[in-house]
Amino acid sequence: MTKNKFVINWIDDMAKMTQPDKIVWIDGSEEQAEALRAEACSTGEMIKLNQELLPNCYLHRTAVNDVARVEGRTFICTSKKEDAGNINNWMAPSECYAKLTKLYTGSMKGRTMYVIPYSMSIVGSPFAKYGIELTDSIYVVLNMLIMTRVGTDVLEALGESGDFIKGLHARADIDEENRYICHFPEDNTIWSVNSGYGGNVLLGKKCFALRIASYLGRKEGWMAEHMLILGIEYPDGETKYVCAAFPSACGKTNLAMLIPPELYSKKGYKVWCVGDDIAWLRVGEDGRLWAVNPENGFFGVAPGTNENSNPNALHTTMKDTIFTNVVHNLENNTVWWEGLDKNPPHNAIDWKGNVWDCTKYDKKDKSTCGAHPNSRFTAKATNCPCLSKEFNNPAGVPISAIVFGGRRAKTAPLVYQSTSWQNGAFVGSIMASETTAAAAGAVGVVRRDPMAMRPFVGYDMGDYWAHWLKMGTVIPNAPKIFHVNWFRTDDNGNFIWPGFGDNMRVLMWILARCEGKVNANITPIGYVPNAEDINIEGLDGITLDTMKELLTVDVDSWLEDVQNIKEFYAQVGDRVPQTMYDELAALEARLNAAK
Ligand code: OXD
Ligand code: MN
Repeated sequence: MTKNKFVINWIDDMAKMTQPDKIVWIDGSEEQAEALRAEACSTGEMIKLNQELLPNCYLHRTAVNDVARVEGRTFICTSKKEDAGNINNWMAPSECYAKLTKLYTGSMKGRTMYVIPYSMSIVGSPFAKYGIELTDSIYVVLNMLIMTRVGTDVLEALGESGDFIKGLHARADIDEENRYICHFPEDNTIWSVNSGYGGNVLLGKKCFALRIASYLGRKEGWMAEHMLILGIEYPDGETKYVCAAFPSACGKTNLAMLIPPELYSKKGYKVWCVGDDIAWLRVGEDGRLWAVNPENGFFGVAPGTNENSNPNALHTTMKDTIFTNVVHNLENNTVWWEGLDKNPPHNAIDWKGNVWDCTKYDKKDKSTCGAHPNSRFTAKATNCPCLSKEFNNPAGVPISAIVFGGRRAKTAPLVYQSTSWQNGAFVGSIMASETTAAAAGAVGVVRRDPMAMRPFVGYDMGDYWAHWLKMGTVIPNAPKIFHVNWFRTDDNGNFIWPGFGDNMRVLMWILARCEGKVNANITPIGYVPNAEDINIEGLDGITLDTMKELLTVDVDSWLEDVQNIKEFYAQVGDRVPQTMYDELAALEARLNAAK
């Protein structure tokens, strides 16, 4: 497939260590993919679903101990510990290579090693970066075929160069005690072992497109961010683009594919999805920030996806999709998950592979769920009804606004605008949210998640903030930076804001601000809308007073938050830029003055 010495020598070394029975190169062809699907079905690795209702769709179940990313077992292996920083787990590269070599040695005996040449972003484009993933899992191959651009053209574009990300994945024994997801940014290398769960093994995604890419971005002057990208088309045909960063499972995929409320759709507004999870951003010749989605598919959370919450995602999954850890509906050989509809199947198998009795389902007891809360669909971007026509534009799209967000029951208002790029970077650095099921560990605990990148920065968090600040000085026409919180609750714990498609009302205010078309109130935290400037026409139960409540800045809870931020900054450590401390001190002073 290639004469590239770097590629050949590296594969030789990895094969000597893992000792597969055979090596198969993935060429990106449909014939090869089809043969692999058939093989996976013959061994039980995948189940072919009803081809009339769900053409080319399959179901896979992971091991029960292997259902989410494992931050505790994810390492950044830089030669100096301080370069990985305090927020990441660190291991010395030599120690990590030695430890994992033991686990990899002979792990592919009796198995096949698949060689997947893939590109993040469009092959040959200025944004493109290439990777090769070696894996002994057909499931990984089939997912990578959906999530990235795979094929011989990648090898052609790579030519004789050694500039590619070397990814090695072995399932080994799926032993959680020996599960490691390790990144060697100085060597362009990722080693993953003892997992079969997407976020740990689809190495193009979090491992490459965020952790390694963020490291490369800092070195090369661009940004890799945990952001969706969407376009809002105005009735006159002009489209404005927004990037938004939210911690895992805060509704990024839903926002990326939102359906405009009637108020806007009847006037001719449309929303287009460019990406739902990752954005790579570069400064364009025109001085604006341009973004691409480096992925080629969606690895979305299934539970909660339905005709109301996200019809576009649901339709995207109707063909060519791999479902992982959802319910197998034996009534018609399809799939089901909590929140899909109100008709759970009575003859069904749960995500663990056991007979599932839907009558025993109790919302409060996760163990009665048929689908795992972090069950997923892997679906092709090109099957998405609202995919932007710019999705395959190698130049990307120009970004007007960057939106940060999180789940905050009380502190953050529905929306506010930072006062500058620098202040916006600070707003990103103090983001916080409640944990969800996408990562293993406690659910429902508030944690600080700067730029939604806490688990994904491939180097020291303080240096990452410094990179944000530096980027602000080289983007002459930088996007404006905002913060949103769709999750504010009333005293009974109920969400006040309807969310979903109605979030467009907030995005319209954001874009109006970018164009200088609407005034706002300056508060200690930044610019907050006048309640009447967010359009609530046709919204049930939301009055001007509700809007005022949603937009209040509670000084006391912010002052409490400031203390928590100070602790977090101390935890991030020595490399927090002084500018961030200055911003924090200024925020505290403004809050105190407003008391
Ligand atoms: C994801 C995540 O996108 O965990 O899977 O952020
Ligand atoms: Mn994500």
